[in-house]
Amino acid sequence: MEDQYDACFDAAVEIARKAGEMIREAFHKPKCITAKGCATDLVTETDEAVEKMIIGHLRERFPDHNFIGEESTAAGARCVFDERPTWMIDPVDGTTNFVHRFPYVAVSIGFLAKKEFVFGVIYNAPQDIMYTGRTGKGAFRNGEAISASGVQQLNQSLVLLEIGSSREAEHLDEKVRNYHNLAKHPVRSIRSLGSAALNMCAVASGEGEAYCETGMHCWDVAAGTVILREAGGYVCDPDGTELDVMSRRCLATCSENVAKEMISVAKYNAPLARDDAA
Ligand code: LIP
Repeated sequence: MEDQYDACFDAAVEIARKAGEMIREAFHKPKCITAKGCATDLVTETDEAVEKMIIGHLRERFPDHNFIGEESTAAGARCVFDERPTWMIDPVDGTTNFVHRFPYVAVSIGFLAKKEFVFGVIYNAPQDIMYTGRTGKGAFRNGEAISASGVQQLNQSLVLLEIGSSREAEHLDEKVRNYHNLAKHPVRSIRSLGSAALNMCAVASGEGEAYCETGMHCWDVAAGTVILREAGGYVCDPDGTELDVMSRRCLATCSENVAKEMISVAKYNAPLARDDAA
């Protein structure tokens, strides 16, 4: 059945592939690397060029839409999240991986309208894997339907965590403490892909059972939230309340039971500035 957002979804897939070509083209070449907020928060000329290409193309087609991009925000654009059709774009999710040629690098395009999730498109460029999810229409990897694993217990789970770019003591201590508590629980093991979007796609594909992080941004998790929910997964705040996509906090699991156990074992209370903070 025709959907009012078909054109937006088709444009997102098309532009994600074009962005992927730019990422692959630059992947093995020398890069101009700069640090944003801190020495471990990197950006390259490719991040900026890809975002400029994506937003330029989409804004031309959908001029009355709202665009939130990682690098536009870093350059000073205000992060405004309102009722308008809103694109949340990370041009290179896994920039550190891109710099080090670790092949988990994705363009992530999330789309919301009236503050509701509509679709997500995540393209792992080095591995040529396209993940898509549309609310009410399922989740796919290279066109094949995917589903989260049916695991119901944390001690039978592979958990994905990230150390993140902030190395401030309060954030670092909290992440290390939770890493320790989960390892001691014990979870089966812990992995880090270096990309929030691809961590969520791994859970959506049944390749891991839980991903939890604080400190990432709306553009990191918007697309993955749709894909994982459409794959039968569960996404909320790490304290169990409803996901607030602007809060920079996310818990993404294969099942609600695994989420409940994660919430009891891993605690995240360190303060964070919201993406939409004035
Ligand atoms: C990355 C996130 C990841 C986080 C990293 C970084 P980027 O996004 O996907 O979850 O741990 O610190 O923020 O900056 O590569 O687009």
